[in-house]
Amino acid sequence: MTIQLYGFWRSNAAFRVRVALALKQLPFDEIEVDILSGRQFDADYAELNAEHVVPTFVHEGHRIFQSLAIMEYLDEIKPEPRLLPADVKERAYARSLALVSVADAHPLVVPRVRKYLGAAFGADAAAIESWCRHWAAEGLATYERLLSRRPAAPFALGDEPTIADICIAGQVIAGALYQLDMTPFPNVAMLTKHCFELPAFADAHPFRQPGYKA
Ligand SMILES: N[C@@H](CCC(=O)N[C@@H](CS)C(=O)NCC(=O)O)C(=O)O
Repeated sequence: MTIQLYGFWRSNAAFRVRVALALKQLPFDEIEVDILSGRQFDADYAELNAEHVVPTFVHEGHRIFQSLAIMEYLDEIKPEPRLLPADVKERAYARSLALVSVADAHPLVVPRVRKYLGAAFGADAAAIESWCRHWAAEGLATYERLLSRRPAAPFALGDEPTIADICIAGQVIAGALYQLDMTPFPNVAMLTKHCFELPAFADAHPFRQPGYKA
């Protein structure tokens, strides 16, 4: 099975896919697309990914984009260990948790949004940083409310990590990138402590990728 992942060290969405691949023990080659330097708009990459974002996942020549779609695809081509629960209600809950970050919190802090805040509204670097800190914290606060209603045991859905934990861990990384204090989010911190004890999560962390810049 040949797998290529077009990603970037700082990309939260690429982090999700790296964790999923590692949990599935699927080897892959990662190809860097420096989204901070605008390489996502290069003609070659734009041909591969019409949305001009990472990640793009290529499996035996077949391309897939959107991290959640990629993780679900991986679960279908290699069902064990499961990233989505077998039970239909649990599966829906795992997707709901995942989408809090994927669909609601993370899209507010991506480079194209940060760039547009400056270009369209004259936001300076401090204002953009404040925007990102706010939305990263909102995502964590939502997860904290959800995990206080249904505590992790030790992962969000039970004994094994699922797409929910991957996306919650990604939101914690967004918080780390903006130096957020995790004290108000103890349930989230405890859950992700368990996640990052696993090499699949720890090794996929943006701070451990080639090209990482503090
Ligand atoms: N919902 C998408 C997010 C894709 C996305 O926005 N990726 C970011 C990096 S995490 C990106 O490539 N941004 C480029 C830009 O905003 O110009 C997914 O989960 O794959």
